[in-house]
Amino acid sequence: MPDAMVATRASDERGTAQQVDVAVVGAGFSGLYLLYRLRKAGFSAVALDEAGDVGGTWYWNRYPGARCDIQTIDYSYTFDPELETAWTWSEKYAAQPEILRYLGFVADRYDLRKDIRFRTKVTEAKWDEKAERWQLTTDNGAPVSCRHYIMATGCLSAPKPPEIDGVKDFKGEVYFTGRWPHDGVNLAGKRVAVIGTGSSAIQSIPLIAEQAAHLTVFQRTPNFALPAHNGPAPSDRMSLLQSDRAGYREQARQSMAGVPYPQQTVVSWQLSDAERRERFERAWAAGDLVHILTQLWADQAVDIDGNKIVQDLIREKIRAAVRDPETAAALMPDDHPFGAKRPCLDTNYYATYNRPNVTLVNLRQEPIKAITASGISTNGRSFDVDVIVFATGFDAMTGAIRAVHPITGRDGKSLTDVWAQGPQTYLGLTVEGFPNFFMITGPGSPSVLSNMAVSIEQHVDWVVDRLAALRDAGFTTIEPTETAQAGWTRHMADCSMVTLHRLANTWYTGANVPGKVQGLMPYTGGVGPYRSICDEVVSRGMLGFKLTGPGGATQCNDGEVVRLQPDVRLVLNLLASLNLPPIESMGAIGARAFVNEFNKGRPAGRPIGAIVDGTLPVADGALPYRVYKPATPGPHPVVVYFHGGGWVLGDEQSDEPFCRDMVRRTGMMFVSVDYRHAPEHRFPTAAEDGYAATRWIAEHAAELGGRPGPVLVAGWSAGGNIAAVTCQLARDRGGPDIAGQLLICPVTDCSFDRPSYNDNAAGYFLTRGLMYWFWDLYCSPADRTDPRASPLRGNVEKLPPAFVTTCEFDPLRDEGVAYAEAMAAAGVPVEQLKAHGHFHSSFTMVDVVITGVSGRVQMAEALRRFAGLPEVSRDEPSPGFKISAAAS
Ligand code: N01
Repeated sequence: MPDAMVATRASDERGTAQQVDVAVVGAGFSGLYLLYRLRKAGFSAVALDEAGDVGGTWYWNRYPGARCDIQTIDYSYTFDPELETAWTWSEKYAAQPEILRYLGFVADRYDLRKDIRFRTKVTEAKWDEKAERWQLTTDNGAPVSCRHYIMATGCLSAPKPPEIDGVKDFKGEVYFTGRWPHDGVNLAGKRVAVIGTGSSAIQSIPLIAEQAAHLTVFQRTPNFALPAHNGPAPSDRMSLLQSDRAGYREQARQSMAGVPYPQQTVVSWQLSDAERRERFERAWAAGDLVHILTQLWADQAVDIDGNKIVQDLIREKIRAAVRDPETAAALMPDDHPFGAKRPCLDTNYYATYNRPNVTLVNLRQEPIKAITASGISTNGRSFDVDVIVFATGFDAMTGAIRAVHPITGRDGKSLTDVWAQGPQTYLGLTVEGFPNFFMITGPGSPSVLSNMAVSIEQHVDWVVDRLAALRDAGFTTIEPTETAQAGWTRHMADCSMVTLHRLANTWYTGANVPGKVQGLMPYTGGVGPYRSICDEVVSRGMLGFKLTGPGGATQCNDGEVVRLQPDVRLVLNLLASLNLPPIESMGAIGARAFVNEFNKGRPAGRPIGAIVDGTLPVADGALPYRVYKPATPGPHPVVVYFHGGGWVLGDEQSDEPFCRDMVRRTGMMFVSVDYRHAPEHRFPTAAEDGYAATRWIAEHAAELGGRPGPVLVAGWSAGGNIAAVTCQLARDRGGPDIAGQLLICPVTDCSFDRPSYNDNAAGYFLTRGLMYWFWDLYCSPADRTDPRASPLRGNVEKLPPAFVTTCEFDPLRDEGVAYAEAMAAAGVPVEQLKAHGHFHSSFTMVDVVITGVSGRVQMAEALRRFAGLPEVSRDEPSPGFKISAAAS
């Protein structure tokens, strides 16, 4: 019998299980939409919820001032256009009672309550291998037997215990913001303590202060808050929505945070102080978290310097709002980047500290010792109070899934054990070893870093569509593979290097719960990219899932859905969407014009000390060069740099963002040389120019402002080839002295038969076809084995120490590795960076491929070592250059 035909009614008797296709835990935003979609797809379903009614987080969080912090027009269901017009929000940020009414309205409109068992907690869930069903026990009424089990439990549902000694001794009233009494609390005339200064506290403190005789706030970590400016929905956002509702919603689905705002491209250092302030004041006045988190400048969320500018501007606002300087100083966050910890939206929060009945206790100076019968004592003082409000947060993301009830999957494995070292998931939706088990907004999905309404709809649609497809194909189980899950874990780690979230101790990382394993739990790659990955899993035949059915039917298309670095994936998708003709079809002149045009659109690179142009003589001509100098006083060691472009394209300026970046990181002077190009000047011109230029620059280092003595050489791609060849020629022709070589994705050999040429033949910008074309223009087949064209074929002994970078998705990968290995085997000190998930251009796309930063940090460190300069502490950037642990 098809599952959909199994009776859905709950049995009256405790012993007889209620049989359904799908059981859902939770009747909040996710659970309600799941019931709606499951029913439409022909599945029988039941939702179980401990609460007495629908609402989820909005059922429990009834503390004074509770309201959403995403504008309500965005924090709504969008699946039914008629629902959208049937409900009108009264405010820009609706308060908890209104949101709860909305969810009740939705439940009534689609008659969802009939499939919800309220005041019912699942006490245990076990996978029954034989029946291929989940068997659930509950604390109220019949057990449940279901084919699929879906956690719609929310991310912030399990309040965190207070972790402070003596709570039980307190004789007064105790409340938790996350479990606020439904009939309210009368605080009038009482002495109230609030512990915590997260979003819940920051929303409730101003209202509690208005009622209480005295309010004492116990703050451990100050948080960034900005004024909500609540009121009617802003007319600009409303008119955007009303003029094209479908377009507005679609833009939200494709955006990074689930709210339709454009992607910022201007970086902070391209703006003047006045322009930055103007943007900031506009964001402050907008009273919108997503606006201030995404619309100031492109580097604010990914770069510690770009972020610090925002932090300083907000601290200025706090200073201006709070009269007592000591209180103002205590309220200023200084231990985390803005946005790395969830910032708050407030109404009168900072001004509340100007009231005579409000005291701030800075727990960083006087930690809480204990809670006593009469109040709270710190290291220095005792505070007698009548009421303690714990606004101390949640065991987030995993708490409601892991801690609430035992979940036992295949072979008796418990989810608690499987996640002992942190949550492991595939797409944040499924877990290996737990067939037919799904999570809505689980760890590993964008969830709390997005507009939850948008993420919930995407998850529910994806899950229900998959269940329907599974049923239609005659399969009964679905489970992710180990490979897919491990790949997702790695992709999560790659994504976490892009943003600054990893630099703060927060509930995003589990740091707020003592003993919890720490790691960034939400997916930081963005809502739109995440959606496209989920869709890709489907279009690639349920990649990474094993499906089984009756009679041993099995389908398993194993693999990892994302192997590229997240930003590399975005860049390559963007390039693919441009449908560019192959570069080799443009001819050399056309290709040069194309590259020049292309380069105009990229971030130009950050300010450095000075840029000086010149020309240097070679035997039969002169070569332009450009000197990039650090801001620090010289003389600096000199790096002779050769740009990429297949010996055909580029000039002394074409890798400018890279040169500027490396000058800042190394504190060294880069001289970029415009060697002559093919086809006008074929082999060996470029190689000989490289050598001659190095010799001249070494001889004229002092005149150029550099440090006399050995130089270093560096180059990318064909420039890496020239740098490698230069080292061999310098050794064989009596100088100049070269202290080290940095080869980034170098061409080292004319052979095209290494695996990387085939694995990465197309799709990663530098194609096999393009490399053939470069070689043909540069060098006749007869000359290609000359070591000045293929340095791998030359003598690699007694070369300067080398740092060789290769990228996983690059046709040149294996010849770069082969060159590094050959030098190492010949006794040359060699360090290698094999950059996983990167492509040929990753490291030169400065401020575009953010995940290239850590590689450039390593390259800079190597150059400094080669030059005999002292190591730079990654935590304490020295003047003139920065090697920051963050994405600076
Ligand atoms: O919890 P929190 P929350 N002793 O974890 C402090 C969402 N939300 O309920 O930072 C002393 O943010 C703790 O200090 P520290 C929103 O996503 C949304 O406020 O760990 N202090 C912190 O100050 C939000 O981020 C809205 O040093 C202790 C506070 O308690 C998330 O829910 C409204 C302590 C906890 O802050 C959680 O917010 C409300 C101890 N033992 C919430 N333990 C909207 O606007 C903890 N603290 C939609």
